[in-house]
Amino acid sequence: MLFPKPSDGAVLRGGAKLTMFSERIGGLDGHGQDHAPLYKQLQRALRDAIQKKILGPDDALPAERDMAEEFSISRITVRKALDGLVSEGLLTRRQGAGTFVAARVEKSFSKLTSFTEDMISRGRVPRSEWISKAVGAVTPEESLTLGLSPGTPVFRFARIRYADGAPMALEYSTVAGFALPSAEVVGVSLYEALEATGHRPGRALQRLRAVLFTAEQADLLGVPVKDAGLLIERRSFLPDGRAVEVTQSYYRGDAYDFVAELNALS
Ligand code: 16G
Repeated sequence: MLFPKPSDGAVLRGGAKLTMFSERIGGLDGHGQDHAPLYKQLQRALRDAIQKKILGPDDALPAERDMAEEFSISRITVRKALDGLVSEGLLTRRQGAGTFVAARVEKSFSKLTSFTEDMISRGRVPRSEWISKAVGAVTPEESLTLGLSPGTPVFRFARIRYADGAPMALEYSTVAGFALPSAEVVGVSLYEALEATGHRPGRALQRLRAVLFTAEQADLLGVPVKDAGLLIERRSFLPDGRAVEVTQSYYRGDAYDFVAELNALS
């Protein structure tokens, strides 16, 4: 027989396979957010499942219509939930194959998140190895980028960033002196330290370009010399407009995809 009987398919789709997915990720209630819109409840359930590694890289999600049926919500709601997680980089769509948990780190270009948050939301454990942590006076170039007067103190941080023990990126940050009491307050997360002093950035400008890793960078990241990488420079600002951070992040080209959602001019 070329095609299975429709009833067989229905039993399989509506029965064992679907019950398993909702059992794996849990229902929409029970997440303590009963008043949140349904698409947000579904997003939260999926996010939690990814964070807790219940869903792993490359795991396929059921078809949208099956999820709608299983969670008793409309297909439009499912689509809206998945669209949001695709643009955040947690899920990825493959033409004709469906929606999957992203395997490479898909990083959203439109969210001002930290490395630590990016990794935790993907169920990875972030860690940093310090190359250096220092206080100094702003250089002429930094004074232009950060809008600080010559001689103003700044903090400089150089780190290798790891996820689950694998090196992912090299980061060189310069932070305006007013934003932190000392260099020592920065532990795993710079943004956590900035948040604690009320100086977490609220807006940022970024630019990205392709690079080939130098021998030193390749050594620190454990990749071959001249391997391809992405350099992203982020300049971030406080809600009052003051620049607080400029960071050069050298990401491993084989570990990251950058995603951005674009809307047509209307
Ligand atoms: C990200 C930022 C970087 C920021 C860091 C803070 C990009 C391209 N760069 O890596 O500018 O300094 O996060 O992370 O996203 P942390 O709070 O974990 O130290």
